[in-house]
Amino acid sequence: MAGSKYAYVRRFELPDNLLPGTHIVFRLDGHAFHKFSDEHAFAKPNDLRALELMDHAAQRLMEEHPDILLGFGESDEYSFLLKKSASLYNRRSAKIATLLTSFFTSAYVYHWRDHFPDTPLRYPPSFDGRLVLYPANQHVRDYFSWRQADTHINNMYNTTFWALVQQGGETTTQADATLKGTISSQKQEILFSRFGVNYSKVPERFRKGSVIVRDLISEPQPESNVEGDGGHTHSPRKKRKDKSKPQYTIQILHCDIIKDDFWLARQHLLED
Ligand code: DGT
Ligand code: MG
Ligand code: MG
Ligand code: MG
Ligand code: MG
Repeated sequence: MAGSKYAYVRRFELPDNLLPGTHIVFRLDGHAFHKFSDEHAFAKPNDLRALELMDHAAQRLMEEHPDILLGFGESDEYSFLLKKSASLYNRRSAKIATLLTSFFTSAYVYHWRDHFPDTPLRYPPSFDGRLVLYPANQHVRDYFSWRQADTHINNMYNTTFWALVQQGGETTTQADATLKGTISSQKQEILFSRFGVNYSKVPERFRKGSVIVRDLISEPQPESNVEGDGGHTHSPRKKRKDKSKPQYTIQILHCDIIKDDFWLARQHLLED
C-alpha cells in the first residue's frame, strides 16, 4: 500500500519485541496509593477489602490472558509470571505492558463497588506497569522470593507500627522512633509483650501476600473424544470449544513461595 505522503512517519515507530525464550515478569503498582488509601479510608495496616479487590482484578487478568501462569500480590502491587514461550502480541513490550496494566486498572475500577459498597470512588486510580526479562529459572524463583520477603518485612513493620499508634497511644513519629533499628524478633516481642499479639497468628494473607496460580488439571483431549462429552471441569475458562486445550484452574492461595515445595509441586510454571 503506497499510503499518503504522511505515512513515512510510521517508520519512526521502532520494534520493541522482547527477547524470545526468556521468562517475562510483569509488575504493576498503584500510583500514589499513599494518598489513594487515605482518601478512601483504607484500614491500617491492612485493608481486607482493598487486598481482595487487588486479588479480584489480578484473577480477572489471568482469566483474560492464559499466558500468565502465576501472580503474586501485596499492598498496591501485583507481579505476574508469563510462560517462557508466551507469544502474545508477538512479544511486543509496550503492547503487553500497557494492555495488562490497563486491563488490571479497569478491572479494579469495574469491581470497586463489589468490595467497597459504602465508599464511592473519589477519583480514577492508576497503576504503573513494567516488564522484566529473566533468563534463568533461578532468577524467577529469586524474584518471587524477593517480593514475598518484602511482604513479610513490610507487614511486620506495619503491624507493629500501627499497634503502637492505635493501641499504644504513640504518635506516628514516636512509633517510628520506637521501631528504628529493631530487628524482626524485637518487633515480635513488642507485639507480644505490649499488645498480646502472636505474630505467627496474624492471617497468612497479610504475612505472605496473595498467590494466584494456574494449575493444570487435565492433559489436552484429542478432538474426537470431545464429541458428545457432556462432562465439565471446574475450570473458570471452561468452554466447549476449548476442550482440546489443557484445562486449568486458577486458585488464590496465601502460602510460602520462597521454599522449594510450591515450585516442585508445579513444575509447569518454569518449564519451557
Ligand atoms: P508510588 O507507588 O511511587 O506511586 O507511591 P505509593 O504511594 O503508591 O507508594 P508504595 O507503592 O510504595 O506504597 C503503597 C502505599 O499504599 C502505602 O503508602 C500504603 C498504601 N496501602 C497499600 N495497601 C494498603 C492497605 O491495605 N491499607 C492501607 N492503610 N494502606 C495501604
Ligand atoms: Mg513505589
Ligand atoms: Mg504504589
Ligand atoms: Mg507499592
Ligand atoms: Mg488499534
